Amino acid sequence: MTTYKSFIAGEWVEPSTGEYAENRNPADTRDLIGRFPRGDVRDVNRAVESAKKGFALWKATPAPARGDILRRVGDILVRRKDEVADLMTREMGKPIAETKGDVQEGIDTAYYAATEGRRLFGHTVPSELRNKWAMSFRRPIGVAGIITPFNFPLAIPTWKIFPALLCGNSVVFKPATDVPHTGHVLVEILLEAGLPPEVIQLVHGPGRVGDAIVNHPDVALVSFTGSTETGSKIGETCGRMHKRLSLEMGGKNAMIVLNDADLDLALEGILWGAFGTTGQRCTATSRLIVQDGVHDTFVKMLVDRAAKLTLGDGRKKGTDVGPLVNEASRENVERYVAIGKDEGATLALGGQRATGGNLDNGFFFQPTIFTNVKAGSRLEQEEIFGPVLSVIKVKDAAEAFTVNNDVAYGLSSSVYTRDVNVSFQALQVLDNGITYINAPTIGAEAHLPFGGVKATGNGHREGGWEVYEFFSETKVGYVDYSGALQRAQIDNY
Ligand code: UN1
Repeated sequence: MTTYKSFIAGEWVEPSTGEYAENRNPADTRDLIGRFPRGDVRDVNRAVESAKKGFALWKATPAPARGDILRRVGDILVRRKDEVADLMTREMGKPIAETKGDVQEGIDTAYYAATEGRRLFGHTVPSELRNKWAMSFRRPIGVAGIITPFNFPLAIPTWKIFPALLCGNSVVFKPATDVPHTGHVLVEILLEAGLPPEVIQLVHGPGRVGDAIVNHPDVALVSFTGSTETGSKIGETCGRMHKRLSLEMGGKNAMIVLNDADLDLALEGILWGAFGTTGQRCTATSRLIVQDGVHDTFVKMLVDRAAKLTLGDGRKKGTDVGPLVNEASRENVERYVAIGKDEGATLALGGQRATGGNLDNGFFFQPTIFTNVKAGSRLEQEEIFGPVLSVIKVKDAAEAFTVNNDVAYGLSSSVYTRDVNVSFQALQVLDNGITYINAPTIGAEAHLPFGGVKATGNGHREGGWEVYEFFSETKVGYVDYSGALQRAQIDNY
């Protein structure tokens, strides 16, 4: 069995605690992947000290040269795509097609970052005074703390780390405890591509490691994806310490199917949106809002097809749905099934642990559908992060939009309709960071801004061009070559 290390101050090192945690395959817990460090504040302190040195070096490296390294990272990921996807499925369970997509998202993010090194645009604007230039440009900020979840073990770290690096920051990275192997491989790849060692630090460990990163006075900015509860605590600390913070948190995303929808298309969409990644995406479709004219027909189509989904090891051909990531997650799903029943919703499919044969050794749960779910009930309002879909019946598009908006979260939404007017109304009125027309609530592309409104985020976006704003600071330069004192706002007016 392999014992892995953290990467601190340019070396692979054992944790200060001497403690390790086992990493097991959630589809078959007899399969032990390795032992990973359970670090603590001492490891973080050493990592930040080193990252400060890394920052001094890296911020002086021209942005196009920083981009060249990220291009090589993309090239290595292309070459190792199948192997990395396989090890990701082994440690977090989603089917290989999905982990390949996850790696591809990392590749897209690397190549986007590489080219951004030759942009990082500022503005040059006319000064109100003669013989004077006025311009803005972007500067790196410092040591970036990056704390990431298990569900996209590669893509989400790359969304944060690559732009952070491209902008000239150094990074202290803490991957989720369920996916340390992917984190390890990502850091190996960054080093292989030529990133100077002190620019990246990898500290494995439980929540206390994240805590230490967030609380460290020399960590200037933090980017976190995870639960709204943890995000709120991080927000309090960062607010008090005047740190820049980007949060991506919960979702309760809805697909709306209207009477004029192409039901076959919507069916493919809901199966993918609700049960892809076993419902463990921030963007997962956890509510299905259906107009009364097609409600009964569509629910029947859905239940028939969802009942035929094949559960199993994501590394086996033919598997549609993998396990949940761990036992705590499965217990949480069970808790919500009980809540749904108590609230009087109708259990139309699933609702139980999936067992029998090979499933007995993993954290499997049946794809679950509740109908007659009341808007406002807990089942309809709270994020579950599992394969549980709540169906709500509505009378028209206006009611569907109201139900969509009437939750605390606002990540993604989706509308199936053939009516162009309704489509554009939806884009305008749905309170989400992303709305899909005739596509499910998942499937964001790496070159567009990603994020949500309300309790999902704190106003920042990942992906695309906007994330580069987060990881850099605007500076303005005025150059007066007139040889005289020119007083802005006074001499010309
Ligand atoms: C997440 O849901 O945690 O849009 C990230 C998607 C993926 C990223 C999801 N590209 O579903």
